[in-house]
Amino acid sequence: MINFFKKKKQKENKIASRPFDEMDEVPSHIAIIMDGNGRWAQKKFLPRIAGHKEGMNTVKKITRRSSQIGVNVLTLYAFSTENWRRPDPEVNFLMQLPVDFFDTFVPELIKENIKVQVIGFTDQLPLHTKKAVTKAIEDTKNNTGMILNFALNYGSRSEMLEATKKIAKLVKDNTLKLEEIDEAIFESQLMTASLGDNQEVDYLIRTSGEERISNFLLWQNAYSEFYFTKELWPDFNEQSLENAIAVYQKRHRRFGGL
Ligand code: V07
Repeated sequence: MINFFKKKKQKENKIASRPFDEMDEVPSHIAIIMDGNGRWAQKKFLPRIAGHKEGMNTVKKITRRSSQIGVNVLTLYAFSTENWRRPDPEVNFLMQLPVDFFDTFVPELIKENIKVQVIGFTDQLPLHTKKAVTKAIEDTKNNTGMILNFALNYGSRSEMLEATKKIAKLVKDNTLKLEEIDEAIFESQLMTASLGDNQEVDYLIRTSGEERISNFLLWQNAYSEFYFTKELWPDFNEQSLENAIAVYQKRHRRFGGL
């Protein structure tokens, strides 16, 4: 059974009425590697893209549930910088998904007070994709509840190299002293800087049985808990999420408040 208590400050979203135990905390920032869409489709003798399509329905379910539970940030790895190597028709289909997502889900996000953000090298996306992403961000920018953060054309090593270059430039221009570089300065130059207090990941979930982090939020996952499940992403559902959070709470349970 999952407890809906938040240690960090609670956003305005309603929390489902559940037994309240102040010893249990909901992870503030959950990050998910949504793996197994292609395999799900192949198992059903469907084209891989059918798996991605079903995967988007899972995104909707898990977004709703996370927001109800009181998660502050949900980061979803939608497309990595390595995914361009896939066959063209598959890449083209994936690049259409933010458009479909916008058309079918953004009205609900507005109603639920959920704010869309994106991390990644979005300049390199096709124009129609970029437009859909920009519009999703724009249309939800005043929302104050959960942040739904998509990693789109994201890679963590590149993110850190870019941050390093920006800091080097600040030093070169005499805006920053070498001795002043610390973790906070470095974090301020990462793509996740806009997540503020919730920049660090508390809980990393990966579906489909692979037990790797695959260049995803390497700095931000320094102290996170990991959860790996064999379930394929299209099969992952609200109950799967609650089970995962219950495992987190068990690991974090503090006896006697110590
Ligand atoms: C994608 C669906 C989920 C399973 C994993 C890969 C396929 C949602 C988005 C999205 C991204 C940005 C945005 C709005 C929606 C998305 C891609 C793939 C490339 F602003 N799902 N999803 N983008 N999949």
